[in-house]
Amino acid sequence: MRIRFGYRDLTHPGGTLGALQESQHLLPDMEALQAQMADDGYLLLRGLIDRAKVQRARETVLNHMNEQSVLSPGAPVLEGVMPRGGRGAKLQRIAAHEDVRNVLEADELFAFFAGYFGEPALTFHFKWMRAVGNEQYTGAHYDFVYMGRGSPRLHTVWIPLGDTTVDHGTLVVCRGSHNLPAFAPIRDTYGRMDVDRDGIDGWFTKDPMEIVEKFGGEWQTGEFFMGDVILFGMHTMHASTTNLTNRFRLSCDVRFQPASEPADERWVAGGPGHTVHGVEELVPIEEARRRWGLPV
Ligand SMILES: O=C(O)CCC(=O)C(=O)O
Repeated sequence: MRIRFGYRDLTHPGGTLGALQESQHLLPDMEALQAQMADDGYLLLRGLIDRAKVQRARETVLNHMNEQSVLSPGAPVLEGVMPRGGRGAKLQRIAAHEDVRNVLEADELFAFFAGYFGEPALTFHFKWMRAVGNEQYTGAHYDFVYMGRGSPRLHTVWIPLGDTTVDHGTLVVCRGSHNLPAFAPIRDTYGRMDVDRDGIDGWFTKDPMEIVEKFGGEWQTGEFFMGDVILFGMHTMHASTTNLTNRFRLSCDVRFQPASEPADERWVAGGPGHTVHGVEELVPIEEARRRWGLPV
């Protein structure tokens, strides 16, 4: 299959992107799952959420998009950062619909994280709903820069709201980016930033392949099916493949952490969200990378 990753046209499978490791067979052995997370920086749990619930959520989101007429050709689509107002706000509203919330705040997720954390979990109020259009993709980043003010055990859960082939825009994780010594210079600089405090661009690069060329690790992805989830921590570099199809890729990424730990105030109920996006004078990432002594 012909796919695109950032600027690069590739073939998959069998090309430069590796295959994701599946971990659902380890359930409910939380120690084994934690060990797998420590090794890989992510857990792919196929079929964790009831597929029929995800199908219902997908239909509700699509109906909503149709009603809002956001399916018009050429309409702007969501990228890495949720814009204020406009389409983002419209999709954010549908995240509160019962059919969708049954997936984004699924009992299966709370049950999983209660076991994984060894205590009840909380989830951020804000949901990053995405309808990613043709030629759109997400550049490589650590989530810490967007939501790192609270618990060190905060995890992202990426939930496809449709069966998603790699040419439709799948999540890609960089195995090794969370623990390889070669990534320490990135983790210790970019990986300590806060986009609202430091005024940097959120993405480390628009060309994710340069990361493995310069620092090592392996980008891994695969086809996703409704019901699958992939979880990762705040210092696992990730991105998405480009959507080369003419259909929106629907997904949502949500966050879970131990309920007893502090939460990033921007994303819990009543939080302001990002506070400085859209403000001029962002430091371009190339400039920031030069200042950090990282190759550009
Ligand atoms: O869905 C995407 O394109 C990006 C998702 C993402 O960056 C995340 O889950 O943190």
